[in-house]
Amino acid sequence: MADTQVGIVGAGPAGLLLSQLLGRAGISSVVLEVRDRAYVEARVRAGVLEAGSVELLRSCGAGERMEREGLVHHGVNLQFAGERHRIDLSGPTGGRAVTVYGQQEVVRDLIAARLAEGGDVRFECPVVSIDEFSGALERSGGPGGSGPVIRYRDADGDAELRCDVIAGCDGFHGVCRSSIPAGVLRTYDREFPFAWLGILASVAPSTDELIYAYNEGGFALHSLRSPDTSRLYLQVDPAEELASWPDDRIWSELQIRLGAPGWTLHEGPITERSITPMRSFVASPMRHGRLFLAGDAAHIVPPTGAKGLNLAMADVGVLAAALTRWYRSGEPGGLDAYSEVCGWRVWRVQDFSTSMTTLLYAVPGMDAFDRQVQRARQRYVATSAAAATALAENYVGLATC
Ligand code: FAS
Ligand code: PHB
Repeated sequence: MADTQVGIVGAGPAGLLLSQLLGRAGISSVVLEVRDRAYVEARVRAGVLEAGSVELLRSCGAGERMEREGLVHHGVNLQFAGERHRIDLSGPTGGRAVTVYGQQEVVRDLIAARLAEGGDVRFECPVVSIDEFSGALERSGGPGGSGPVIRYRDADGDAELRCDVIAGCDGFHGVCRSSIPAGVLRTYDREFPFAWLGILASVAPSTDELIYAYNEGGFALHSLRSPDTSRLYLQVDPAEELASWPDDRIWSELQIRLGAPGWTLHEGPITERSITPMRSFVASPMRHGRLFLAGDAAHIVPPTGAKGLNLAMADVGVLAAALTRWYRSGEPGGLDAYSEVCGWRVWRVQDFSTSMTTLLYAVPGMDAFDRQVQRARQRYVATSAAAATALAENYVGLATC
């Protein structure tokens, strides 16, 4: 007999949301997470939720604090040569908007919801291997517990969890994707010649809406987290170390790149900082037998389009619905179509994220022709309603792809 119906590796947003959606559908799961709870809840990453992600959190009872504290935004600003252009997100998209709410808050809310509803989330339980997942779908009670097995370590030593299916929600560096036999996956990988230096600062945001700024010296983004916390990013060389970026250098560079006539960037104490390399990655298919990959375990996008977290949540929405259909009716069609259904959104988001990145970054070594093309694209998106509409509908998230 299986120990649980769905074994979930990773308590990031993907794994936790999947467990919560399944729990609400009466499907049992166990989440195994290598880190402790405090670490997972403190990990600062993304900050913009698409309309679809907001709906998913609401639908599974984990959206109450987000509704109270999240900041709903109906526009974003693009800035070229010190000129700011507001892109209306809601007008062209039938009123859809984005909500600014930190990923660590989403994780905190999902953990609280899981534990309040009797969910089984096991921290400090590193998964060391997964096995017997290549077979055909079979529900609990398979002969002699023939289902997949997750081998992990807990406080008492080696342990294992038998389940019907495994959800690999263990991020880019997890064990699930790498456990798929050689030759099965097709991978697509692109490393960009720059990275993101991100900071949290205890200072009121100097803008009500995000500012994405192109500057010859490099890209900068002014985002926010709350009325007294700003989130800002700088394009840096991938080889850069945080030690070379003291507070005054960070602020001085942000002042240059975000500067605009009549506008002041307010500075304050930097409370968190990190450098993230920038890459695009896709592994396909996102399913192998009874293993389903979701989120960063299957794909990575450059964060310029604010999509990584939202794409992970979109995968999980599809997977949770497909598993629910299978458990309730025995009908595996949703699971069989999982990889293809998610794949369309993955590549749409790769296109949008790459497009935003090539629009806004001072790409090292860009030749004069490409720079002129980039300037023409910047002018087009700043002056064409059609171009702004296309950006808006991608930014708030496409309902279907
Ligand atoms: P996650 O990586 O969040 O979660 C995977 C979980 O699995 C982790 O908790 C990990 O500890 C656990 N795990 C891994 N191996 C395990 C094992 N063997 N056993 C048990 N547990 C294991 N996206 C944006 O949209 N905007 C941003 O600004 C942005 N900034 C980012 C900054 C950084 C430094 C990083 C790494 C990513 C950033 N992203 C951003 C993308 C990010 O938000 C991801 O898209 C999002 O975390 C994806 O969620 P998950 O798929 O759940 O993966
Ligand atoms: C953030 O607030 O962390 C953020 C906002 C927009 C992005 C990426 C990150 O494109």
